[in-house]
Order: sequence, then C-alpha cells, then structure tokens
Amino acid sequence: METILITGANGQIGTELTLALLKRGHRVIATDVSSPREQLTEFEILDVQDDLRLKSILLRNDVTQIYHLAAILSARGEQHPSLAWQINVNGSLKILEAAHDLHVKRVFIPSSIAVFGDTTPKINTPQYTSVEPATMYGVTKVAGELLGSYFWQKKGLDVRSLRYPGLISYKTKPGGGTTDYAIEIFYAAKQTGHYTCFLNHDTRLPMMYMPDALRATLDLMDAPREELTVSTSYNLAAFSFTPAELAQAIQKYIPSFTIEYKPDFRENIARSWSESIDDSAARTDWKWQPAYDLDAMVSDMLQYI
Ligand code: VAH
Repeated sequence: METILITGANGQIGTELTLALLKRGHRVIATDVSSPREQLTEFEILDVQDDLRLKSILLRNDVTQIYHLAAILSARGEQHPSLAWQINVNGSLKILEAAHDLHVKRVFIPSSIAVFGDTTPKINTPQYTSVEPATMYGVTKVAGELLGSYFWQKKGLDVRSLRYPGLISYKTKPGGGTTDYAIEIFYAAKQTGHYTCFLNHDTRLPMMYMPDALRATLDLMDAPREELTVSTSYNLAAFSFTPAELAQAIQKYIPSFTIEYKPDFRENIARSWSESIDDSAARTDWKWQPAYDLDAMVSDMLQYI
C-alpha cells in the first residue's frame, strides 16, 4: 500500500484518480486550493506554490507517491499566460524539489498533446518529434516534461508522465480546456437536444475515455522502471474524431439531436494540435492498449450523464 498525495484532486482527472487509487487499496491524501463538494478521502487545502505547506503535508503523512494534477488548461492559459506558467511550471518545480528532498518514491506529472504545434507531423505524431506549441499551456507542458526528465536523469527521482489526449468523463465537469466541447455536447444532447460547438465541424482531435486514461496512468506508475525507455512523457492514444463525427455517434442514440458550429479562439488552439498519435512506445514498454472506442464511449456517457 502506498501513501499518495494528489494535487488538483477536485479536478476532472483528480476526482476519478482518487477513487481509482482508493479502490487499489492505497491511502490517498487529496489536496486542492478549495474544499471538495464531496469529500472522498483525507483532504488538505494546498496551493502547490506554497512549498512550506507542501513539505509539511508530505512529511506529516510520510507520503510515498505524488500525482501532481494541479494545472491551468489550454484555453484559460491563453487568457492568463503568466498564471499558467506560475502554476504549471513553478508549481511542478516545487513538487519535484520537495519530492527529491523528502525521498518520495515516485511522481506522476501529466503532459498533453498540447506540447505539439504546427511544426509537428499532424498524423500519427511520433514519440520523438518537434515540440513547438502555440499555447502557453503547451509551453508549460514541454517545460514540465523536461523538468521531470532532468530530475530522473540527474537526481534519480522516479518521475513518470503521459501526454494525455482530450479526456472525456461524466463524474466531474472540466474547466478551461479546448477539448471540453466533447463533454459539454453530451449534457446538451440530454438536456436541450441541441449544441453550439466552439470548434469547426471538421477539427479532428485525439481523445480518450476517462477509464482508459486512469488505467494507463496506474499501469505506467506500476511498471518496472527498467522497462521504461521514455523519460519525458509517453504519447498515449485511443481514438480521434471531429465534432461532426461525435455528433453523428450521438445521433445513433438520440436521432433528434442537432448541432451548429460557432468557432471561437479555441479553434486555433485545436488546429495547432495533432489529429492522431503514434503511441507505440507505450504499447511496447508497458503493454498499453485502449479498451474503449468512440461508440463504446458515447454509449457509456449517454447512460451515465
Ligand atoms: C485542454 N483538456 O483542452 C486539456 C487537454 C489535450 C487537451 O490537455 O486543455
């Protein structure tokens, strides 16, 4: 059993990762900048920039692993770029320094397909490629990957990371992301029968259902370090779709559902990202294999929304 600290525990990934880690029998200390609507486990208020409080919580609880999920996502990061740098990069550096100083065994810091930009091959984006992101969020994720690799290579801290695609879930609504449309659309389909999409009909993005993302995260963290060949962040993929394709998949279950497209600033963010991802390194190193395809995800989401 590990004693695990999660930052950003109230977020879309954090709430479900808390439940998944508890289910595996670990002790979980959830942290965030404000109290959760529903307390799932031990909880502490923590701003990741407060390294004294961070170290106090780590020491007091003898924490053995950290999942550092606190971050400002792509759309909000374009509106508040300095805040995104402070939280995403300075916050990650404080987590890595505290983990190294206090001999935490393993740290997970997520990255994202947002590290890719217009100089990156859009189709089957390779594991090793140009990472020149067009957003501050992407810049902070490249920095985070390099920080994690540095702390592993130079300080021996076991840091692991995944380049998450857009994640789709129903337990906690996301906030400030570009892929959030792929969650909002389900609520709209069930509540009003119509959705106004902030991306163009043909903007294709890599996506994944949350249960797959959680399993990938836990499998990566459980893998023997000697089998891991990537020290920055693993590409991870399941399926890609456009808003029009997602709408068609929903219409199989709700034939009356309608959609219209009114692209905003998030269209340019999405267009700078990959359309599909080569995750062969993850499949080779730690036997990654997605379980959900587009239709299985849509069916599940409409059942539980
Ligand atoms: C965002 N959901 O939209 C996040 C994610 C690949 C996108 O990193 O910013």
